[in-house]
Amino acid sequence: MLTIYNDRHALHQGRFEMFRGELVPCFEVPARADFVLRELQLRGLGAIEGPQELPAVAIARIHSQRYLDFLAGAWQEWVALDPANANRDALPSYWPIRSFRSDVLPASFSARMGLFSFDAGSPLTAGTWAAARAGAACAITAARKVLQGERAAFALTRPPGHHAGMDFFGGYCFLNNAALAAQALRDAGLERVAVLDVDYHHGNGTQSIFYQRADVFFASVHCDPHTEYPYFLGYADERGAGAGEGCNLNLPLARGSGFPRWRTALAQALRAIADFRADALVVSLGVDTFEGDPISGFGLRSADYLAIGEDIAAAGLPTVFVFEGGYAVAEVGINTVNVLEGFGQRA
Ligand code: OKP
Ligand code: ZN
Repeated sequence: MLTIYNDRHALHQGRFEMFRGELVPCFEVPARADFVLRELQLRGLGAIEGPQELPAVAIARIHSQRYLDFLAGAWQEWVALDPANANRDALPSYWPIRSFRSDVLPASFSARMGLFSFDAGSPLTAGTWAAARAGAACAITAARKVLQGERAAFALTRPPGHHAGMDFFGGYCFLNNAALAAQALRDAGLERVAVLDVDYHHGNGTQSIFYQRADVFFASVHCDPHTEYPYFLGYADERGAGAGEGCNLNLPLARGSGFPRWRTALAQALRAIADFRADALVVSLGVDTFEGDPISGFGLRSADYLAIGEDIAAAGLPTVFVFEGGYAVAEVGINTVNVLEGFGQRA
């Protein structure tokens, strides 16, 4: 499997995230991608290349210009507030929820941090914009490689992307890499694209981006949002709206679910994708479904990820894998590369 690797990922290195009233060390650390890279090299799974140069407009196919302008200048604004901020990450504290206005763009940086985010767990750092932009380029490059005839390609990047919406960050995500890959496939002329999100958390950003569209099907297997982040989206009754009615499938599972139940849901998602008659598939590949994951609650074992790869390959579609979550750092490489290797065995 061809890998498109973001060698700028470590420029995004958050220190702390807000958790239960305390600032705790970030779970989403650079070592995650390092372990995946090392495992790919160890197993000799295929070529590893850098991303192609991207025109700025490529990211604007999914994200709003005012959000991108904000992200591009956010670190400079943060440091301008107080030079000591150069040694502190930026976290939001104020959000314009129901009854507030979201059409005004306040002059205050703190206000705009809240306008463009939905949690206090996603620190914005000096290198966030550079890392996220290079990651977006990886996802789009992986899509182009598949368009050029690769059976599959893997975008190995962080920060992850599936919680990021058209104009907001959150859940460690800033740019929605999977959505950018799907859009790149559409822009190249494929008529129907499916996004399969297997991360433990619901991909609220990806769902929102495509919710009203009939050309991109979104299917997700994740922990029930009644009890798990992101809490306010990812329920089974969200089936799409307008032209996109019927093009969204959420399969929430109870915390504690093991592989047999999870695999049955995957089969259901893949059947729906087949019924949609997708021309290509984008997989939001999170491996935080692992039993040893420190922030998650499913019970998948390392060998299960080989079977997941095989099941996905059996769909028979040109496939772009995009790296998302997985926080059991020592096992994240094994589990992720197991999916890719299982895919290759069946493809
Ligand atoms: C990102 B991805 C743990 C609380 C959870 C947000 C989780 C974001 C997951 N401190 N906070 O989907 O893996
Ligand atoms: Zn996750």
